[in-house]
Amino acid sequence: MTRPLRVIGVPMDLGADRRGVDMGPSAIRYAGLHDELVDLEYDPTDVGDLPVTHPEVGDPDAVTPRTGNAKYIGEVENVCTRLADEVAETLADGAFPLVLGGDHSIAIGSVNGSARDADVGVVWFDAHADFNTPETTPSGNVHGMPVAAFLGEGEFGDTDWAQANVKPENVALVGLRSIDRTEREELRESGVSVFTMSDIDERGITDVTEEALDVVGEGTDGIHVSLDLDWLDPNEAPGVGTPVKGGVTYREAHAALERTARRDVRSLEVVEVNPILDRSNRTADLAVELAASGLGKRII
Ligand code: 6HN
Ligand code: MN
Ligand code: MN
Ligand code: MN
Repeated sequence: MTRPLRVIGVPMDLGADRRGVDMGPSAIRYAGLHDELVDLEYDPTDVGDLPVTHPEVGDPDAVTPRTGNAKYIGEVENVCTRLADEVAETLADGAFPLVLGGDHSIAIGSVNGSARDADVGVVWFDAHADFNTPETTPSGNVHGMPVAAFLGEGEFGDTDWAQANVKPENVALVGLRSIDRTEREELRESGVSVFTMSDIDERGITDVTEEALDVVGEGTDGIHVSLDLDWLDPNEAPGVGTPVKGGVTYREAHAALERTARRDVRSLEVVEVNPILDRSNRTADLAVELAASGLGKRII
């Protein structure tokens, strides 16, 4: 029996400093996503890419370069609102949503869609905490803010598009190694579970991943998995905009996603693949492999 799945591309790069991550969805498709999904006995439908404005095209004022301290927040809101509808509709139709980024700001949309009609936990594989707000951000880049956004922290609490039906107690961030100073203070008080690279060094990837999955699965109807490719070591995944040394290895990444697939995964996104900075589409290849592991692929 094949399982229906929808691939939703979101060529967003307005949330990041570096252009190129908008080509992520194409690069991931080119790396053989469709065949891999068919092999896993999914019945994939690719709905194409959601429209995202380019800063070079049309009226520059329409994309609001900066509102307060969050660059292009108006366009991020437009795209995330559409993405949330797309993800919620996919789930309502009984299909599995697989979202391809694009920068990590799109997670505000994926999480809102996944959590629209259910209590959802979120596991976040990333080098970064993505817990800045327009008040704390050092860069103004919204891809450093999605976790704070869907939890309604700071200014995001005044909006109705960003905050989702997700409790901080059901959010776990795994593999962190780069957190800004004010971001760290806010994160400590948030109730979100944090597992750093040091935790992985000491306890090993399977132990840490299992505990993170317990946190996000406890009392929820399903899990949204957010995979930022910069979670991996830059030697494995060079094609990302904000690489940080000391990430997980190729095998650790697969082990974590394989454990994840044993749980009640409801939606999955792979983000921050930047083919311009890549070598021979290596990071996109990895994105496909890890998506497959997260969707249940085993060695035998
Ligand atoms: N990502 N903490 C930095 C910032 O600008 O807020 C980096 C964010 C990186 C976001 O890709 O995970
Ligand atoms: Mn991220
Ligand atoms: Mn990151
Ligand atoms: Mn909402």
